[in-house]
Amino acid sequence: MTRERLFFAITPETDVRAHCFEIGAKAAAGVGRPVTRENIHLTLFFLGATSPEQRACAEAAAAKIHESSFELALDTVGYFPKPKVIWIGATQIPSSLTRTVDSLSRNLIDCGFAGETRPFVPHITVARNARRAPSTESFPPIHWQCSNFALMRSENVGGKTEYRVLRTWPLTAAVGTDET
Ligand code: 2AM
Repeated sequence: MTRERLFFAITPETDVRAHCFEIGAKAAAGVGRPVTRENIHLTLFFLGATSPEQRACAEAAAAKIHESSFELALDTVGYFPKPKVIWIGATQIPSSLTRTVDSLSRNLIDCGFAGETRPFVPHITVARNARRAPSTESFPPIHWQCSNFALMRSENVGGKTEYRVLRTWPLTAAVGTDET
């Protein structure tokens, strides 16, 4: 059976993408391999190898998300020593982002996907194969308005990993929901 390597993510628009790349390239200088501009994204949930039936369930799970859009202020650089990645993230996590990931995870677990056991640390990987943590730790915030999320596919193109957006859903609170 054909399986696709899928994940849900938020992808930034061009200027945020360029800014993340610039910070990543600086942080990775002499330490690791920067992620290309095109591949910059924030993963919400990693599905892994997915059958067509599982993909249909994942898409239905995504359609049930009714959370508001939010602004993420990217302002910090981090390092995961095990996968050897340098990432940028936010010191303040908007509650709408946490709720989006929680709801999406619940719905996807109902589809049979394995949930993440580690606490969710929102991050944008900006460099891989990093031998050590970068020296930069903080920078003036990059303001990123997140108003939709996407189902993405990881593809191997000529030996290189590329990510393709398959479908997007808006981050909009449900019509008629009384939030008071
Ligand atoms: P990373 O950026 O921290 O490496 C596509 O591969 C996306 O899915 C990447 O953002 C990657 O996270 C994430 N990813 C890959 N394998 C994963 C796994 N086994 N568990 C959780 N996330 C994973």
